Amino acid sequence: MKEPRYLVDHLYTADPAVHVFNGKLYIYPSHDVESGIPENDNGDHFDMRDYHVFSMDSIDGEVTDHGVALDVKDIPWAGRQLWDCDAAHKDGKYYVYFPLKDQTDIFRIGVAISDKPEGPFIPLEAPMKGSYSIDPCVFEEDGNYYMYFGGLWGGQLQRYRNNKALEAGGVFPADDEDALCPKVVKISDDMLEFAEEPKDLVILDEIGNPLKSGDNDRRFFEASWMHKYNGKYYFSYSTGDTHKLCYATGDNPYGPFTYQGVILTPVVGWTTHHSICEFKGKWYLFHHDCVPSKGKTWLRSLKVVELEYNADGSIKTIEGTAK
Ligand code: FUB
Repeated sequence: MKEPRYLVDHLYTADPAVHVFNGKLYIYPSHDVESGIPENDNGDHFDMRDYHVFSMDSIDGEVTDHGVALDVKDIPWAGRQLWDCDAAHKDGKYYVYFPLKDQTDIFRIGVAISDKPEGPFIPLEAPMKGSYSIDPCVFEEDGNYYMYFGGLWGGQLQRYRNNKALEAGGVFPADDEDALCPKVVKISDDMLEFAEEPKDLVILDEIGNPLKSGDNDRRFFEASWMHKYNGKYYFSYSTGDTHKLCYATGDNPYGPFTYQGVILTPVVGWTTHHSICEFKGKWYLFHHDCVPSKGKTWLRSLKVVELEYNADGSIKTIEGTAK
């Protein structure tokens, strides 16, 4: 499979988190809707209200939509906006981690549980204690589960320092100061809370200095993903306002990570988001663009394309649709 493939056309879906459970691919996307809310830098136009889970037996085969897996109306602490989620499996239970604004319009990360990968998922009464911002991604290794999260602008990461809300609200570092970092935190054994204080995941440049806030072409914006290839940890992310998917590599789940390059050049649409997954011996980049909606940035469509590595472990850059 060399050519990118759109996965479904009956729903607009985005932000795919993909895992292999029981030999099948399971996709946990955002479900985009036409909300009528005008587009703004806060992302109010991304007013999503539920999740559907998709599964596939083969990369070229049929995509099964398992229906609504979690609905905002069933989440006791819900305000608005179900953004990019992820899923994990432990001891026969499946967990979906999702960002959602609470009733004071602050993003928190919630957990919902099911006996099946496709759900339905039952949400807990309250968000994870100490959680904030958006785009949780869960990476498992040797029975330890790590969550990566954070997003700028509408994702509210700029409102926090050292895991505490700033009184002044959102503050960005100056262009020549260190960039705001994505966060990494170990999840508790019961999978329901943070097991420690979230830490900064630092991304270094080629001479070992943290990327600067004004380095918009390379600094982290949102859409964390972690995978491991040939013993190395690959942290990948979106640069937001420069619309690239980039990656950095490291020697352990906490980093530091060193910037390596671009995975996907810009696509049609403002956001770019992805996951990287190995299935039946090949690697794939799941992502989205807005070609089918003719550029409506809040109505996105899932795609998959094969991802290839060079012999030195670097990732071959894939051309996005915004040429
Ligand atoms: O889908 C809403 C937001 O757009 C996600 O949380 C971000 O990563 C961006 O894709």
